[in-house]
Amino acid sequence: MKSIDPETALALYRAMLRIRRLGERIEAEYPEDEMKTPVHLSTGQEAVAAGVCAALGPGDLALGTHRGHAAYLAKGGSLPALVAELFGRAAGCCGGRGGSMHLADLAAGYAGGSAIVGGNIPIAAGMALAFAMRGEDRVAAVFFGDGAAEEGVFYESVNFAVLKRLPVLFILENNGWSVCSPLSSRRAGELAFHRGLDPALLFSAKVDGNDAAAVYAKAGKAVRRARQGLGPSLLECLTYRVGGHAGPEAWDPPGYRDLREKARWRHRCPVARMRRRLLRAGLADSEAFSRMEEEVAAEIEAAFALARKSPFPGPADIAAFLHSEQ
Ligand SMILES: Cc1ncc(C[n+]2csc(CCOP(=O)(O)OP(=O)(O)O)c2C)c(N)n1
Repeated sequence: MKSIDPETALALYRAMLRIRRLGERIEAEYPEDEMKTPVHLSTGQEAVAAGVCAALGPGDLALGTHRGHAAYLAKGGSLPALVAELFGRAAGCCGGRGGSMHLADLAAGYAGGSAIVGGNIPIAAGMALAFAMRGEDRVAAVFFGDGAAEEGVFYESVNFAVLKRLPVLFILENNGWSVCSPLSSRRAGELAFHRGLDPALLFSAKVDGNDAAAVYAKAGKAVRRARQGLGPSLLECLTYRVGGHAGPEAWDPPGYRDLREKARWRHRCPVARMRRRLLRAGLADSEAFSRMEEEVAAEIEAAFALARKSPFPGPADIAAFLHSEQ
């Protein structure tokens, strides 16, 4: 493990493990129908959120998507508050009013997810504009899928960010699918931005999105550029959604993708890959991995118990957070 310090490597592994194990628990419990929210899990894609968020500082802001548990957790969002949010409880990170697609934890620098595909891309550019105008040393990072990259707002936002040299990271989480449509049926070749602009204006790169260390390295370069006033970056992280589009994997409609494709990507599991690297580098042994598993399991168990005990939001504050002209 040459390119990355041991502490960061272990932190990346732990971040991915928490995302993976929480996703598995949600999948197992979801059919009980106590979580009254759609859920979009990130099984197989954990390295993207873990690698990018490890490169961000506490004052930086991240914005996620409908598939946002991973980015929320990796940026430091509270795990118990996430679980309570799925259960619609007052202890949820948005008071039980947002659900899985609208997680937010401003104290941790996670500015929110969005159910509108592509919706957070221009908002991140706007946040970066605010940072620049106020002279703040802060960076905005926005995650979005390959489907979102087909929205016109993506091109407008990158263009604007380049023009104004904004401190923003565009993180394209290319998992190959938009619901049941493969990328090959939607995109005409390479992303134009990879070749169309002077590299001094836009740092644009493709990265193995199943390699947390590689994502971390590229995101680190992008963050450094942004802090130096050199403007935005676009990282296309090549990964794969191993699970279903929404809900438990077993609920995914059969037949829209080749099971061999799925099996190939399962072999490239980012969590197992990092585990092998840590073992090879002598940075952790099976005892250390077992301890980590136990800690993560205990954290998740406690979060589910707490969520179930927490009250639902009451009628007294039903009108809170509503905009009114009166
Ligand atoms: C503006 C908009 N169009 C369509 C949808 C319906 N929709 C929800 S998720 C999704 C797929 C998005 O694919 P992608 O951006 O690649 O993200 P992924 O689900 O693969 O993570 C679509 C089309 C939506 N929520 N918002």
